[in-house]
Amino acid sequence: MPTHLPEATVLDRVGQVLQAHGVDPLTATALASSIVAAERDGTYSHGLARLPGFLSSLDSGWVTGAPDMTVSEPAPAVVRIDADNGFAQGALARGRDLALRKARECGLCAISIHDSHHFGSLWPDVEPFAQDGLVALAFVHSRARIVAPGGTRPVLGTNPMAFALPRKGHLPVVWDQASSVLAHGDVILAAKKGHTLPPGAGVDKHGQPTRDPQAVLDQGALTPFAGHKGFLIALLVEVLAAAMTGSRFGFEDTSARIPGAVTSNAGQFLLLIDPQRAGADDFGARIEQLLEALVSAGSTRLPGDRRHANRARALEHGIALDDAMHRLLLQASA
Ligand code: NDP
Ligand code: PYC
Repeated sequence: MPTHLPEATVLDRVGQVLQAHGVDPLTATALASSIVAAERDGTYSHGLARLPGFLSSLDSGWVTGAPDMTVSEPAPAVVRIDADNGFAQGALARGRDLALRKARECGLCAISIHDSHHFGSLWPDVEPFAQDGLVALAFVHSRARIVAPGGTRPVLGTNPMAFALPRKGHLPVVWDQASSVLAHGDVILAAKKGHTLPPGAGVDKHGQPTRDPQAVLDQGALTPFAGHKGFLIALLVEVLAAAMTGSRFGFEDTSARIPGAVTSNAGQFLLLIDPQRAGADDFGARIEQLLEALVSAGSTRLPGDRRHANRARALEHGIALDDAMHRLLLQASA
């Protein structure tokens, strides 16, 4: 039987576990908030299941728990954060307020995070900006894991991107998706649960299509969503998150050679837009018209609806922890 704990307790305990593994308090809070938000909202591929991976990467020395991050302003509408090999969520926490102020002043602001590790869901990074009235986009790349159509080995990562749209009187509309048919995190979960993958999601180490998650994990690869179109999105993400931030490309990541290292040393790029400053005075009303048109044409749900329903349930009943996770979190608080 799972144990249900309130979100605040889980947050506190995850933060303690991270700090016990050498993460500085500001980063631990930001990272715990991302992991716990993903679990609370049912993004299970990037929730608490990822905590052991964060910890083993820290213990291997591959990621720096208490880095010396620096925030700079290379241009009026750019915030650059050198994450010094630390977690991207901690870097964003350090540059967030400055970027918000710049987006309001300039109409838009780019956030360029260099030399970081992400390993989580992207939506927790962008949703708060939309709650502050901004449109926000985020791009992260990871270790090479998808094969291009016609390609023989992976070069690009499962490269996710997220888009957050503010709404008056409603939670923001946020979508967040990998460039692959499935996120690598979902393949790990499928292997644990003994599930098969949907057709066309991955190939084994010989490049042969497979529905066996373990064959994908054992030197196989994933395929981009929608064929060449997903591959092109993965390319865009790799350019913005890696080249634009001066970080390593996914194929240059060396974590596979370090025992315990599972996060990727990579970059993150975000773009914030203030609709009013961009000249869209009636933006809020126009968005409502668009969403109403979708609903009246039969759309049964908006991106984020599933998460918001999970969130409401978790806030009422608590976050469900299996025995192993409950023990890990209890040890930390002890
Ligand atoms: P999904 O395919 O599960 O969902 C993608 C998006 O589609 C979600 O925003 C979802 O909203 C929305 N959606 C699903 N069904 C519908 C529908 N019928 N109508 C409208 N919208 C819909 O996500 P992925 O598996 O691709 O990614 C899972 C997570 O993995 C993401 O959080 C991503 O950031 C993370 N990831 C992280 C990586 C990293 O390097 N850090 C790499 C790759 C992935 P809803 O949430 O409401 O279901
Ligand atoms: O699920 O594809 C994934 C992933 C890669 C890095 C973090 N998550």
